[in-house]
Amino acid sequence: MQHEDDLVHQNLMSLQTHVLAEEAKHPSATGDLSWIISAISLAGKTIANKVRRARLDDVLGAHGTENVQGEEQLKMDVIANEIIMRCLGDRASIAVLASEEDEEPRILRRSGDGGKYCVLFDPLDGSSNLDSCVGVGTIFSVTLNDPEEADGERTVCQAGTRQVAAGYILYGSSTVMCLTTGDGVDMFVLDQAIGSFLRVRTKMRIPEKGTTYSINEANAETFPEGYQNYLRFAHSSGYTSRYIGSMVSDVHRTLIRGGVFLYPPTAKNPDGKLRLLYEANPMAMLMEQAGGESFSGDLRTMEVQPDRLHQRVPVLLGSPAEVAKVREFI
Ligand code: P6P
Repeated sequence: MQHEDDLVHQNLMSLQTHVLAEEAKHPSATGDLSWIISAISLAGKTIANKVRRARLDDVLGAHGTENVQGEEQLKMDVIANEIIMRCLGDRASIAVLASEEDEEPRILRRSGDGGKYCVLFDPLDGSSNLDSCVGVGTIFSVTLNDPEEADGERTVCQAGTRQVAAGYILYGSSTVMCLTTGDGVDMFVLDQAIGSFLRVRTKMRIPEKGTTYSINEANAETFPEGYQNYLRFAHSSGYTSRYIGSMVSDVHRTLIRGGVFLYPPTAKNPDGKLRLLYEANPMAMLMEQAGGESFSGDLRTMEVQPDRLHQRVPVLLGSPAEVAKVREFI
């Protein structure tokens, strides 16, 4: 029988109470960031519901349009984008919203009108996997607005080190949010019965090592030679390959179990496929906050200086020992 006192000290913390407790640690905090995270939480719950009903509501499949990347937009990409815009759009502290699905950032208000933060996101990363019920996710990154910069794209083109918060919501076998506001990574699971994200892990640490590598080996012939040499090492060293083809799922598994996730340059995507500002940078912040590492080419991912909103970079992230092993080869 668990002692009565123990239960008292095992707080049942929701995302809301967690965010308010974190805010209380910073006397200068105004609550603006808390409001943004609350809006992201509402968007996540709403998207989770739509994802689970996608086939029932007949919203799988193509929307009939292309995004700025020339990629076919799926109905659920557009739906998720609209949900996030509706949840975040009226938050008074947001200056700029930038989405994978929109060519240009949306300037909501200037610094002088209270625009304090920029929120960048991939509304439904991996959505091409939805018809096969694979885990997909929303990735988000929050940076401070630059009051001196009038141009929307230049405002959001900030190095990842300037992020104030980052995270993802994984719509998988359960709906999981991993979030950092710069003081470690906390994990929440949506309890659908009460409609609340409940905190299940605090100050998460990625395992130092892990013999699981995650990469699309179909592209191996066009990887730079160093990556091919690493794969030969992994194949002959008893490593396990796990690749879902949905970044949020692959990164979440890497965070929980350790190992390494890679999307190298390929013939089709010589700069890599994943986008710096709303995929690589938020994942890099989470990894580093959990004791992991993230590189894009020779640079620490978060030190890459962006020059375009939809800029792509190679990605190598995960357990420090495994990232170091890959870097030995490349
Ligand atoms: P490939 C999904 O389309 C995505 O953007 C990421 O979620 C995922 O990591 C990557 O692309 C998969 O790309 O070329 O292996 O199918």
